[in-house]
Amino acid sequence: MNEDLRPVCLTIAGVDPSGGAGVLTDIKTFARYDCFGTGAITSLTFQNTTGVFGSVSQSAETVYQQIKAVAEDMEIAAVKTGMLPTREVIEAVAASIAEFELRNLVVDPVVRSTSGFDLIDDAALDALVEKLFPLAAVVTPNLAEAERIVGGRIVSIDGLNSAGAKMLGRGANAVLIKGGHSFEDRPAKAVDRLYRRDETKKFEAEFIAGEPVHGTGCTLSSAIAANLAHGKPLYDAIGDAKRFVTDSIRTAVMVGHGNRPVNI
Ligand code: PXL
Repeated sequence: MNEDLRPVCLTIAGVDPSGGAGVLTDIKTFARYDCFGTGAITSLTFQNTTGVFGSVSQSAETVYQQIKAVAEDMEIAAVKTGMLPTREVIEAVAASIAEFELRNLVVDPVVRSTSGFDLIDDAALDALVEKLFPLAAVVTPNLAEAERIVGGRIVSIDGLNSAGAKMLGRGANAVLIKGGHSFEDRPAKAVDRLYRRDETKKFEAEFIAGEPVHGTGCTLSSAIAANLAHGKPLYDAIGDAKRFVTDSIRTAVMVGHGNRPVNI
């Protein structure tokens, strides 16, 4: 028997067969954090580093059966959700999280690929906010996702603050809005802001200029989940995960003919 039992992390997300985002990236990140990775697949996408060509969603039942199989067998220390393509899948995920009492949930509200492919429809986005946000330890929208969730452009720090407040108002416990840059220090810093009911915190890292790197959101949310699985408090879990993502952007390698994926 292995004395060094590794915490089990579960990703509930889509598959990018080229390994740049989604379940494959999540599992690699869990491994880098000494967690045992498990995955329930919500959608198969057809994509590579040059773009997304299509996708086929799983049903609510097949997603539920995957989560149930893992949850009935293992003690799951943390969960992250990524691409949840339909309202039915989101409802099944929310119901499973309640039924199996899954904790340390990180919800990455994936809406659209970097290349512009819609990964979720509008009805599903509303369900995601209503059903899953209240169950999450933290939700991690980027600027574009935050705009889609609150409905309107965000062009200032005030706009960011009010988007954070709106998402807290809709039941989120903590909201990390990933800015990519801050409005005032562009392009010197990559700034993310954490909103909780009683505080706002800023996380800053070096802004790495260049073509967009694929898989950063998946990596960040998986790294936060892995840190929570190891018992880190949320603030430290995010700070460490951001450093991990910055390193994996800095060392991103050209493995195809399009966007470079994060190097993990
Ligand atoms: O980066 C968002 C994302 C998440 N999950 C899957 C994806 C993408 C973007 O392409 O394909 C499966």
